[in-house]
Amino acid sequence: MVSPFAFSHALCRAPAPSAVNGIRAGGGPDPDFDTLAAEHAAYVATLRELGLSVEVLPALDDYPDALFTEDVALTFPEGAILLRPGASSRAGEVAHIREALAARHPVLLEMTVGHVEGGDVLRLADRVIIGLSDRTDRAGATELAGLLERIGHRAEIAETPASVLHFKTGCSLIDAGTVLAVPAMRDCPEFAGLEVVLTPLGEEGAANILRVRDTVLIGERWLATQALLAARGVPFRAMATEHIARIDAGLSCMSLRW
Ligand code: CIR
Repeated sequence: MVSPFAFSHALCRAPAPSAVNGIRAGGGPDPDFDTLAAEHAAYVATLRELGLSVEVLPALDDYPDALFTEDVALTFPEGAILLRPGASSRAGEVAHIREALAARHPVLLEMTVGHVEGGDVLRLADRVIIGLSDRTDRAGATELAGLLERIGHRAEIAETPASVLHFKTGCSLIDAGTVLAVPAMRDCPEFAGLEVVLTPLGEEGAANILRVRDTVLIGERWLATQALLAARGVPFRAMATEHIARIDAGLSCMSLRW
């Protein structure tokens, strides 16, 4: 079984000043651009400290959410797939990442129908789960499952609870056999065979952790979830994400990894 965390490369994009206008579902205070940029820079530095070769693409001011590279493509050692974001303001981001991916992935496939955002795609050791959401529809998920098969990955299509933006807003892997999930996703049938660890009360926002090799990146304010990781002996790094979170993002969103 291949580790879903054995990354050697990541592709990020610098935030543009327009990032403060990124899509967000709720209210709350606006992000401060300098603080958001500092959070992003610390994230890139951490990926490098963990041993990844990280390229940071230039900011795109016309696309406030373009720093969330995870949503526009999928990357595997076997090849990459260009996606079709469901948010109309994000569709144009795909053209801007095509060249960078083509340069790094000799096999570059492309979706042609429906919509999928990478935040809805959870990679496990033995398969990939594509969560249907407001951003990912069945036509897109079905086509993507076929493209994944072409590069050797089996995919399953799952439901995402209505209250959750992306499938991975509500769940992510702690290790290959353990998923951290919000209570609303506790009974996701696709988690059969995995241990499901629930986010502690009031820490649903912690569910989007990112494991890179042996280390889990987690938002710094999620102390109960950090205690849970510590009790399980999982090494973690607490990351500043407050301003990134103000535009509905977490730790996986800011990179493509392979
Ligand atoms: C959006 O709504 O598209 C951005 N403001 C946040 C994207 C977060 N991406 C992710 O969870 N993969």
